[in-house]
Amino acid sequence: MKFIIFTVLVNLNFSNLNDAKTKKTLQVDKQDILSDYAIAIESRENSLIGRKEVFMGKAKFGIFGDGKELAQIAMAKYFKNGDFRSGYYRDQTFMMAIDSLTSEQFFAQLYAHTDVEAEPASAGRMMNGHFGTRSLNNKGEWRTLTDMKNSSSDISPTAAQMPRLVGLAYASKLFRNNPNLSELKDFSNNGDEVAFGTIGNASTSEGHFFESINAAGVLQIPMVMSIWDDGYGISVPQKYHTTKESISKALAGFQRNEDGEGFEIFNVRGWDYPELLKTYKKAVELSRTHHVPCLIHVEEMTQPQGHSTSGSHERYKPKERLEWEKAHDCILKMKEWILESDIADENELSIIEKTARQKAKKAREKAWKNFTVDIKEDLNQALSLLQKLELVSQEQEKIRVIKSELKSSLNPLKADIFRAVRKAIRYVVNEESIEKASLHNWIQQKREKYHNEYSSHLVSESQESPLLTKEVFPEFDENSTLVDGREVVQKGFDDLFSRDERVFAFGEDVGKIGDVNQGFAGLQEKYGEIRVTDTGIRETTIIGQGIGAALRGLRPIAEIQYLDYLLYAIQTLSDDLASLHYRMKGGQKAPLIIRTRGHRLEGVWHSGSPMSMILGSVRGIHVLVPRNLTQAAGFYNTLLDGDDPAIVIESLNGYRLKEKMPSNIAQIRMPLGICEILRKGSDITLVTYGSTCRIVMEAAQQLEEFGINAEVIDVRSLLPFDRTGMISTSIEKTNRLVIIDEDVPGGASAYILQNILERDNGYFNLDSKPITITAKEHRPAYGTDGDYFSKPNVEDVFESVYEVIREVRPNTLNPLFS
Ligand SMILES: Cc1ncc(C[n+]2csc(CCOP(=O)(O)OP(=O)(O)O)c2C)c(N)n1
Ligand SMILES: [Mg+2]
Repeated sequence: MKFIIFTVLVNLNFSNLNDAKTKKTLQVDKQDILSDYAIAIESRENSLIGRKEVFMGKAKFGIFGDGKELAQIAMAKYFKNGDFRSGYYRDQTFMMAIDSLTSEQFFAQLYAHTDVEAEPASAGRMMNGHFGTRSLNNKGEWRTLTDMKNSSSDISPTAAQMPRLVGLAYASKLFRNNPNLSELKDFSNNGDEVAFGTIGNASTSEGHFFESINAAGVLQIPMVMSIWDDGYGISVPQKYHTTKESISKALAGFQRNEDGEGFEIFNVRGWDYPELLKTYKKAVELSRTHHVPCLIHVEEMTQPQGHSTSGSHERYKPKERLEWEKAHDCILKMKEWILESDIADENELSIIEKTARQKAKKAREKAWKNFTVDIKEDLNQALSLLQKLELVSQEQEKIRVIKSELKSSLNPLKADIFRAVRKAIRYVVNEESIEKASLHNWIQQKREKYHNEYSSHLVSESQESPLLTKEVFPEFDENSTLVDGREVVQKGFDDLFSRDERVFAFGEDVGKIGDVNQGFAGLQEKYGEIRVTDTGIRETTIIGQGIGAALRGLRPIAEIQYLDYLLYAIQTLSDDLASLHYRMKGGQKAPLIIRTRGHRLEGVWHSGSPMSMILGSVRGIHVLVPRNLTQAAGFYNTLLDGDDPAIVIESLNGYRLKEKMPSNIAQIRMPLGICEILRKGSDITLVTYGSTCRIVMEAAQQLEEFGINAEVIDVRSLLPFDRTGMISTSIEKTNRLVIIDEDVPGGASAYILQNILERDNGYFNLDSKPITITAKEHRPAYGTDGDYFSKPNVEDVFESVYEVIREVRPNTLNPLFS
């Protein structure tokens, strides 16, 4: 057996720089080198064929990893079971090299095959080049992550993979430093796992990248960050992207040295196979053993086919660059090196090349066949049903045309089939026949099937779904005292921490002072810094830190200090966390609990209630709006039992209000999507949530003086919303509806209205125009007066309700202002 031996210098301990340099050798078996070459060729062939498939109209879009093969093969060599990748669309070769992607699966994704076996990364939901491994079995239960090579699920927005990468690496730190987690063998082996990040050179300009790099440097976590530098971001060359045109030069200040901890930074060329192996070996060992973050700037990469199938790079790359890219193609370079080093001859290599290309070709054929089998089955069934209908229908000619158009269409898709049968149904609307009934049934069956293929798994469908949790009410006994609300939630957290070692909380000011409102007061002292932790001011990576840790089986509570600052993290919440379970069709879950506080305090940036922004962007995350801290504690308990992510928005002005301390705080469970009637009434239904519950209750009391008997309903949970239709039932009785919230006009109130009127048919029982009372369109002004004139107040509620009722009682209620 022929071994190639490289010399590697490993810098084990930077604090002892001079004498810690130890010489190590790296042995690579000849067969390994040749099998690496074969993977590179197969992957390249996939890219070349993939592009052609798109141009033939068999797939919609293609983006490929050609020109990046060798570095990914080197990275894969040091990627172990339990490790995680968080990368982007160029990484097909890496995924192949860790045996988590076959060429057939590669093509299945290109075609958007909805079978999860054929396309495990997303079951056809994500475009090609979006990888991910399934952490869950088909019941939504965890698999043994330490027995697998793991990849978190890719998303398209540039640098959006960065925040979660921080969390994936941070989890290793928790597993290593918290001995009580050592039982969780399915998730970690003593925190030895490395999180591997990949990103394109141009995407490093994003704030997410810089924020994540800084966070990783501060946290000292095992993260090996690779930058695939091909000098371009689509058509834009490096000089427009990066200071000094080099991300490693720009980040030089992060290099760890005598001044302090930081990153180990490496530079290597993307076509230099032996150097790549050495670099990755060194970086990964350092990171795995000592939890030092490493940055590997892989330069001189190429794009043999340009950025994607959307255009050709000949349009914008100078001739010299195109020639340089050809000469520095990493596969060509590897071949030159193999020949020069006498590892194999032309003959041997040409056999490898032929075999690998053949493999790619066969995979394409098989994937296409599998993809079309399902569709053909649907097509044949539809044609046969249309044929039968045609024979009995009075609209024979119309059905015949629909049928023959469908029959003659080239590569018909499910949409073409469905469009045809749904059109046919219209023409037989006035007919009765068994054939028509059969077509009806078939459409219904397919509706369910396609719903499952395209719209399932927005949230957990497992036995642990928090939607299954039943309400457990707070109980009070003679010892229950009145305390500040913050003490109730603090007690709730104390119990959570003591009963589940996987729980940890982190955020700005969360650790030492126990958050700005003392919900975690004293808990760092009790449970240690590893479980109740301060972070830098970096909302996006606070969320990412939580996502990554949750993906690795932990139960993070990530705190965003004020609701107004959730905006910093909304991209990560929306694109990454909210879509995760859906985009992998239940292949991964990140049951992250996000705790924040808002709605009402002081001024433009501390009293926002941007609820419609949240509701519009985080479907897939539960959004809970407890009116007090007992309810909040109940929600945290429910969420911890469950396996979905959620945002809990506490009322900023509620921490110092008095609440009775329940005697069963650990047992309380708030159900998701179930409203609560705070006050029974018969004249009008007032719907609200959060801080405005108190305002509305006060208004209801005052209305009673004037003979108006209002029913007040606290929504409690906006996503999901009123799963039992409690509000529409109330309207059946009152026939009138007013919605009060603190968002802008047409914000969350419109969402609530749509659910009540349209989803739950509340319009049917309304005898008066439904009213929404909201905050003003501008941000809330500062001070008590600013609050009064910006947000809904008791008088606003009183007067609006009075006006609604006056319409039906003109004789007893005179106009207030006239
Ligand atoms: C937030 C965001 N902005 C823009 C895009 C469109 N886009 C997709 S890839 C890309 C270029 C990325 O270049 P680079 O990071 O160098 O990666 P490469 O494709 O060269 O490997 C752009 C601008 C996007 N996906 N996301
Ligand atoms: Mg690039």
